[in-house]
Amino acid sequence: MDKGEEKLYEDERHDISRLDTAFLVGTYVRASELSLCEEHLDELGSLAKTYGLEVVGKAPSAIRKIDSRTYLGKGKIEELIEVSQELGADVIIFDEEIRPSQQKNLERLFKKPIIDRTELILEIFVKHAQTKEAKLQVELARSHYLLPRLKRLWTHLSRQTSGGKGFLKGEGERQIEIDRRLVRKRIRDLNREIEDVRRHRETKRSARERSGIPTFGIVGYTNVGKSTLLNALTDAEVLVEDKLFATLDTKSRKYVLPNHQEILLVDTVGFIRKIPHTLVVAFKSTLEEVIHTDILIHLIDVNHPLAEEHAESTYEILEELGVKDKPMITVLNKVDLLENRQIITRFKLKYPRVVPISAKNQEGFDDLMKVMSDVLKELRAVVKLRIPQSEYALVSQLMEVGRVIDRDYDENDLLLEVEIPTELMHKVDPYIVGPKS
Ligand SMILES: Nc1nc2c(ncn2[C@@H]2O[C@H](COP(=O)(O)OP(=O)(O)OP(=O)(O)O)[C@@H](O)[C@H]2O)c(=O)[nH]1
Ligand SMILES: [Mg+2]
Repeated sequence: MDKGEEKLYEDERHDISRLDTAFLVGTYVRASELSLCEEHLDELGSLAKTYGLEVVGKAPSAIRKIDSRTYLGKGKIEELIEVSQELGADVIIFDEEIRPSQQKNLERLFKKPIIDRTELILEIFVKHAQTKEAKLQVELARSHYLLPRLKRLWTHLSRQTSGGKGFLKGEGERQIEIDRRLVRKRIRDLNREIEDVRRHRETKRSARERSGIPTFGIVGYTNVGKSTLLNALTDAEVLVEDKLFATLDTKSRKYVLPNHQEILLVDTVGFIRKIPHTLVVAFKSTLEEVIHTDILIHLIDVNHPLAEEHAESTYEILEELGVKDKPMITVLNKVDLLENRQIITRFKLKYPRVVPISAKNQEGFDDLMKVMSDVLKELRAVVKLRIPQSEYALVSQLMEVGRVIDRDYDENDLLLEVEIPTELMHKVDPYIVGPKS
């Protein structure tokens, strides 16, 4: 390959949006891991499709160990080069994370852009980001990803100069330094801007929390139907698509349960197995919305062959966010597609409060409402209180977070029937006159 050609593909690979066809590579060590590797390649295929690439081939590849320079061994690489060329692939996508140096070496061998799952997910996020906050978060994640890879951008420059043109070599190196500095500065600026948006979000959230309306967070793996459920229950009109990561922002809508209890439903960003760390960091403030909900609706696409693995991945992320112990309803969605209902029983054995539904056909909603009301009852309690008016701090807190059902005065005492979060029970305990209901 001459230098002109080399420069061309190195420039090209930074704009994968112009490419059409992808060849997918996954690896496994033990023969028993083959079928899982294939399923993970299917998911990678959905990600590629979401991005707009046509998948022309998938190669689950057995490896004995990872080659530190080229990830795969020489023989395997030769085989894959041939197959991918025959199939006319424009880009090779690895399911596992590959290091910048391995990526560079592989690109040299394949003479094609090589990306990994992380980069593909990042690019999808870039494409789907709609709001200012999502755009900032995506750019932050991408800048972090880019930083260790900057050198590669300029390899063609430094190689051109290795023939002794010291002047140009210096130019190339200086350019890398300038670029790194620029990216670092951009990261700092982005962090600052995100912090501003975050503060704004917090103000909005604390207003919401003060309103005392209990919040249900709809969480789950990407593409399980979270936005469909929110739309079916409210007039949210969130974009629903058979694509991964259609939603990158949280959206909340009020909803009134059949028992007239007003609640807030929050749609969230979907999770994915091995979520790229840069995205978790960048999307922290969006993901944090989940932390501030009272109850989680964990939605699962029960028809997906990896439904159970997806549920586990979601649990892991919820655990990382420190919310695994929040009250949770496990909602099995897309039952309309289910041929064998045995899986529902399996989930019921494993998780408490399991409700099968079809968000699309609005089936199972009555059961869902009932479970939601039941969980709420566990979370909030109605109490009758007699509070001396001198306790105005407590009274004002109850007014803020509780729902007053009845209020009266008797001499210097305030008689209050109020529904409050159970966590406040210990504070009102000395003033309780009537039973909890
Ligand atoms: N058959 C069937 N399809 C459904 C159901 N619920 C959602 N879908 C489809 O599943 C796909 C994903 O739905 P979304 O609501 O966008 O899923 P999401 O969880 O919000 O996805 P992300 O925002 O990408 O994480 C769409 O094609 C929906 O039409 C259901 O109950 N049955
Ligand atoms: Mg969505």
